[in-house]
Amino acid sequence: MYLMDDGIRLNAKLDMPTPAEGKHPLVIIIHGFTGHMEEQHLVAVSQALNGLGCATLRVDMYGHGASEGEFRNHTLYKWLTNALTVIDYARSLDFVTDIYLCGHSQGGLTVMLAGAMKRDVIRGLLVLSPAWMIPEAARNGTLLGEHFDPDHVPDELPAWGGRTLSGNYVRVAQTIRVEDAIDRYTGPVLIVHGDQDGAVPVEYGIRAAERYQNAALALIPGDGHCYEYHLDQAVDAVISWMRERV
Ligand code: FER
Repeated sequence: MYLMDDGIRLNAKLDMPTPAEGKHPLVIIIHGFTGHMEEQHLVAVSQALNGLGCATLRVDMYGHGASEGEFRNHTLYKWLTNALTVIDYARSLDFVTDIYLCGHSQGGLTVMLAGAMKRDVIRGLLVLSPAWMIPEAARNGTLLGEHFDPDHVPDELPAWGGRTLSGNYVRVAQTIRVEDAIDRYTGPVLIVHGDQDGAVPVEYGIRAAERYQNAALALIPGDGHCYEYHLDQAVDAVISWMRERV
């Protein structure tokens, strides 16, 4: 199905638990930079949550997957307004009890920010390999393995896999203070991070867990950015945390 965000079509998929009747918590699941909703680690988390009795709503964000928008034009502001739209859609569903946000990497950063913005309606955050160094890296001029002058941002940056990214992505990221969002969200948070993550160093997961007022940290020894080696352990961490709440 598609959700409209101010004229932009966002590809979304709602998966219900079985039995589907009655009311359920709903977990919104957001992929990372260059990612999409059918990535193996997101599908695994979604199916496990369905098995626990939660509905899940996976969404392709602006410029990603089967949603509209150009990859090169995506920014964290666009992803944030997408997230607000998706949360409002979830609130309109009459079977939904509590709403949780789950995000991987740049999607993890997005749910950290959107969770703080909607802190009165978001029951908890599931943050997987959170790429919350992006704003700091944009201010330091060290994004995507590139070095640039943060006061003279190039019009275009090379991104992964031959893609290009507008310099406006960097200019937007430079404005964001993630610490403010962490401090504003007082609900329960689970952070899952592989200690061999080569894209987002595990120190960021550890530091976020320390700073949140109410966070649990699940470190996955020997695992990488997308839980390539121990996906079962990452899924187990999500399910054990969620089982106490449903
Ligand atoms: C970067 C490192 C990681 C970056 C983005 C990421 C935009 C995000 C990774 C992901 O979402 O999977 O330098 O720059």
